[in-house]
Amino acid sequence: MSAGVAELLLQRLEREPAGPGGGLCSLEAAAALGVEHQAVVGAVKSLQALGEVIEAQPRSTQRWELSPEGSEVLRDGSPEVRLLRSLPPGGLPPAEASKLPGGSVGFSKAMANKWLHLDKGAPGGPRVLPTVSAVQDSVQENLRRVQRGEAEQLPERERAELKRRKLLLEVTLKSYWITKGSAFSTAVTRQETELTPDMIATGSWRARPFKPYNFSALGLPPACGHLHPLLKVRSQLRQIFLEMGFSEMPTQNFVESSFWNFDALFQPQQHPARDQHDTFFLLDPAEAPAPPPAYAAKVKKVHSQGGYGSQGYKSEWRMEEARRNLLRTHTTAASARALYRLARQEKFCPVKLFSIDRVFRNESLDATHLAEFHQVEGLVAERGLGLAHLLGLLRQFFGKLGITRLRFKPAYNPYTEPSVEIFSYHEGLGRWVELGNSGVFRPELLLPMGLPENVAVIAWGLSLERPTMIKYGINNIRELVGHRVNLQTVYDSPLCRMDA
Ligand code: FB9
Repeated sequence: MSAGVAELLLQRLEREPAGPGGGLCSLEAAAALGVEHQAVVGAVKSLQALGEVIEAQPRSTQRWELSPEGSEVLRDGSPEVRLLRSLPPGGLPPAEASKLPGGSVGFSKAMANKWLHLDKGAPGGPRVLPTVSAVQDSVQENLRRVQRGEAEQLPERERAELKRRKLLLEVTLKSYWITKGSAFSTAVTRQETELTPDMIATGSWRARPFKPYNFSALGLPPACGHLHPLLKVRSQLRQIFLEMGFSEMPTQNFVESSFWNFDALFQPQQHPARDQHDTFFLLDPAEAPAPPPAYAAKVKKVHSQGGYGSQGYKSEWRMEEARRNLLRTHTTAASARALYRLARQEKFCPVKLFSIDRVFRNESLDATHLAEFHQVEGLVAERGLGLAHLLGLLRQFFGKLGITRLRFKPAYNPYTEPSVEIFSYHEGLGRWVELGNSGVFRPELLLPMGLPENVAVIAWGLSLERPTMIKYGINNIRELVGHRVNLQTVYDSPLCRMDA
């Protein structure tokens, strides 16, 4: 316990009349005792632990303080006065005048105060000349009064002007109003907080009062790492996929070939999404290794001539275009690679796969979109699957996110047919929210890989950022990712409960 301060506090309190009127403000007591306010707060906490020795009511005290800029003006004078006093009687060209002590702020204020005027017809060009010879530095004088504790006596208009110029700060101080308790006494015995070997050896502990254990005291927060909210949500979604029997696909290549990102997914080489304004193409290395030749030949054929019951796009298909390196625009590229590996197996075996990783799109940025995001994707490959299985799977997946009120809307994707957009009514936001997209992969995608004809693949995708922003109440994605993120917000972010 800050024993000295506690005893001094009790002695000052003893001189105060009993009852609510008689008491001490902890801020004034700290000033009177010549100690830091925190020392008085520590003594208050120690005395409160002894029982009803004192009463301490928390309260807020507003106080005016000079800002660092205000202290500078108090020391050196206001910028406008410093500039006027530095301006030679013959004046200066405007560009030079605004570089005098006091700078552009001083120049603007001095002009506004009509302490200067601009002589546009001066020989040799416009010159700034003093209009007055001497002025009172009222700003500096007002700051002197604040320093003397007379802020409240300043006219409101003067105080507002100092605040507007960020020379004066209104500070809220937490303090205590301290009064005598029902068991008030100045003879307070210091309580021991540690049982030492010497006390035990000599038996002196028997005569000493000990501070009771405070079992409700919070332990010190351990210095540890912190998971970013995105990674908290990723962990929750990964858990949901795993408990649904899904296995995670490898997705560690951000750089992908156009072949796997577009052609293998039956996305035509003339599709606008393959344009520079949507996709980040690499300059070096610009070209990816050649895809498996036999498979590439089938892809080329199904694009240019059709096949498997499809008429194809009847457009030219060039390997050069397919071998352009890019930053993958979706993790469906990883799904294509996984399905190709599945098709290469001796015997078809049904699978449930998922991925959660970064994708890149050359899109216009706004409060909710950056040029990259994390895509979440799931797929099931099994004989005889169809739209009904997909819708049931979506209900199960989003149900585990606590989302039960779903609506499905027909949509279009080059690689799925049918395709379905997923919506949910969000009670908190009071509106329908788009949850993602889904569909049944087309035969033009599956059959060139060599998958058996009756094998179907249903798949769906969403982002990681959108649910995270909604869950954590973040409106601007730059508060979630990027150089402007407040790390304290990350440290303080609560555990993620997707179904809560
Ligand atoms: O995540 C999205 N919305 C969402 C998801 C969950 C959620 O949970 C809240 C806690 C309650 C809330 C919202 N969206 C998908 C929808 C929109 O945000 C959309 O504006 C942005 N979309 C991204 C792509 O935008 C260019 C989100 C991203 C997205 C969209 C589609 C897919 C993947 C990501 C897909 C797919 C797909 C389709 C068929 C087969 C395989 C994959």
